[in-house]
Amino acid sequence: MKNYDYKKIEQKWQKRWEDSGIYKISENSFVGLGYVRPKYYLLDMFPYPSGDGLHMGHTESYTSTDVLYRYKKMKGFNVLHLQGFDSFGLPAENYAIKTGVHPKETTRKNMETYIRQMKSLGFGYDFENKVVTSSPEYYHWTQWIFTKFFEAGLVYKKTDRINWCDSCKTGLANEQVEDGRCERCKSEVIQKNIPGWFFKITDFSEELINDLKDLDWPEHTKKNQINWIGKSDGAEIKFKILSLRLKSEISKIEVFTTRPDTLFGVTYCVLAPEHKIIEELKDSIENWKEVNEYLEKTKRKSEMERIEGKEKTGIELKGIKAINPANKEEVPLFIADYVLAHYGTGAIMAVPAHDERDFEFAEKFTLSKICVINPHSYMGTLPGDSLLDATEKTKKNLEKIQKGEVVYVYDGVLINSGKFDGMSSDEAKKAITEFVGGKITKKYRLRDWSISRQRYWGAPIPIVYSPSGEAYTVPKEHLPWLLPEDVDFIPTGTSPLIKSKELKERTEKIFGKGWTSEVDTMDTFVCSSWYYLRYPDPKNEKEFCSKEKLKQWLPVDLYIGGAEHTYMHLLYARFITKAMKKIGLLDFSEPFLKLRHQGMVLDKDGVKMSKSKGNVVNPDDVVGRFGADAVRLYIMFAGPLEDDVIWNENGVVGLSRFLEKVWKLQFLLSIDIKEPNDLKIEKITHKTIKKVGEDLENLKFNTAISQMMILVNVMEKESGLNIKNYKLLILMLAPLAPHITEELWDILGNNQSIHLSEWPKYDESLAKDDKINFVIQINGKVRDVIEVDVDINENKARGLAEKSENIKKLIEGKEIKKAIFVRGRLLNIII
Ligand code: ANZ
Repeated sequence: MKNYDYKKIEQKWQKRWEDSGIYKISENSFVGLGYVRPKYYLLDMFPYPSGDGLHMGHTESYTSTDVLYRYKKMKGFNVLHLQGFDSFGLPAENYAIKTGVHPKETTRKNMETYIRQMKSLGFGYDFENKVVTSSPEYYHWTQWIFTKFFEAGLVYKKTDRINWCDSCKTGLANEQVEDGRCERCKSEVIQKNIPGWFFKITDFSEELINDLKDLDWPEHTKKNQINWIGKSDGAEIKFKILSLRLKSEISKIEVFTTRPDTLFGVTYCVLAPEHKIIEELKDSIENWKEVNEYLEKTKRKSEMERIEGKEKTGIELKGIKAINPANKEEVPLFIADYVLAHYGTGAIMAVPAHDERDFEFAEKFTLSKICVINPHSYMGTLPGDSLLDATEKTKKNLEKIQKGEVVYVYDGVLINSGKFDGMSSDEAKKAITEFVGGKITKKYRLRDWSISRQRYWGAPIPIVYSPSGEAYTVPKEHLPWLLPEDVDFIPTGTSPLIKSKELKERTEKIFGKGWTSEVDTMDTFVCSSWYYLRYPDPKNEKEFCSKEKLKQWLPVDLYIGGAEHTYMHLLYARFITKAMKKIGLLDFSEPFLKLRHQGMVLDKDGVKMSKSKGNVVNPDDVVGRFGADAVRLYIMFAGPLEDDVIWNENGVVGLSRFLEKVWKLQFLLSIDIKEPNDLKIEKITHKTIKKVGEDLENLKFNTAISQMMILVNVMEKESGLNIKNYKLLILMLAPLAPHITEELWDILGNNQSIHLSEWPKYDESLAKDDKINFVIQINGKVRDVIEVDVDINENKARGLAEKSENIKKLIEGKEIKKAIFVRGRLLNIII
């Protein structure tokens, strides 16, 4: 074949790989190939099989892991790299509602498309061992894990206000609400009181924060998780409640504050509208009618509206007061919806001089403000001031703060605080808490994970209820607790499973008359939070994964996927791992040791690809027009993995040309194999092996490719290209462009697949840089650094030093007493 016919080559090898099963994982590959090879567990975020097929984001991240998979294998690692499908979920169900096609059918068809596309890109997955979350063989174990959590008290049922999407007709976890909207359909989320099951993720808040420090994850991802968990150090302080009519204490409230040092600045207290004590205080509240109206009004608001509401709202509880435990002063008590029931204690002490929300509220309700914190190392600026204004403003600002005209939210030195005056905020936090008998404590924003979904296409929650309503887990022998098929898909707000005759009969047949099955399904994030534990043992019918295989493969060495999963999937997976460890199912507590995110693929104008903009590039189309190898190379060459990639067809053409050059080099080979190689080719080949290896280790695919381009240019120009060096080039290119390299390898007379070859080794002396950075000192001080030949001698070094502008001006007219030359490093001129 004279010309590079990518179509023919790619089809030929994809078929041969399939027929010979070179990517099949065998028992052998799970336990080591007869001799001990280090393991490497490489994981992709598995796709949701949507009707749109594979998108370019998948193409990018799966190409990167396919390159690493091939590279690590060549390096002698025993690599586990499988693929699966996160195949439960709403879109398939919504499609079923529209068309009547069963989600099972849609999902099967979509998966077929994905697999065909992944094969067409040359990805070396063993699809016979794929993991499909909607298959009974898989959700058997999702349910089994649920039952284990139930036994250990890690899952519980409660009726609570939860996020509700009225368009999807289902409850949502906090993590699935974005800016007050459903992350799937973008409709506004409301609050609804319904019973549901919760995972006790909050038991692990502290660990989930602390263990991040040992992980090789992007810093911003760690930070996002920490912020999401939202730890606050503070104190709980009790305030007595006084009835003005009875002139006696009638109750107590407990507030949570991060600033007990501001206790002397409290001018009112606030209860969340849902606070239980309100019912108890009802008889002493003189304006109950208005209060009740306010309570009704807030019920209709979403949490987001409450936090971000433009104007603070609230109502004073007339006839009662709260007593500040520090100075025994009576302060008004309000109900206001900027205080949330689920955080802290659902009650706050308000310090308008030092808290912005309280300041705003106090302005609106004309409440007093008492400044109790004096800025200690006061810079003179307040947020919004420029530093230049500092001096003039210092005095004015200080006055404003002290008068309570502006809010000062930082630490400082206490004033107006009795015997605590002069203390720093830090000292006072502890001292004041102790003084009033409060308790130092921590709070987290993280809520327990609501996992009940009132939808069809999910793993049934494996719970049955006795005739008296008590919940029991479905026993092991009845798992998987199958998703019934005789259901109507029209969402009504109650779970579709409720109408299944088959489920009803099955439950009564097994458990007895009057027994009922839970009808909610699990959040699909439960299914995707443990799939990486199944990959090492995807067909095991007795366990979710054998102990032996867990021990051999886990944790995951490298996980690559989108940054949008920061707090749902990645947090849930960490929680599941920790919870499973706690109950003895695992012996490690972090699932993913190293994590990297791929950037987004943008269109040629730098705009995010989306269906609505009509700028989506379809992998089938570009693979058809340019070939899989060119597409793979382009997407890896377009920039560092973590940066966004601009999809530009001209760029793909460039990479096709590069592959053509590689192809044509075979015709330039010296006939005589023994002919000595050109030294220039020899050196750059070894340098390239070194660089490409290092770059692939560091996921710098783009610079690995550019180094190979340099090598190919030299090979093209210099005469005397030896077959040995050409083979080295082909080997290095194999992980990135698996088809063309396989063909060339075959042409060069090799019988075994290039993808079963070893990664080439380089000769350190040849790979060494020809140029080095050479230091020039004057009297021991570094004055210049110049690039010189590695083997530069003293005379040459002195000559170059004297020509350097930096040095020339320093030694001009001076006598050089001597020069000390250190080979390969420096020249020190003594004057
Ligand atoms: C008095 C105070 C004075 C406060 C001050 C802050 C500054 P983070 O940091 O987010 O944990 N708070 C407590 N519970 C609340 C609830 N359920 N809803 C709304 N706000 C609540 O915030 C803790 C602070 O938020 C607490 O400390 C409390 O106000 C308020 F100069 O108490 B602070």
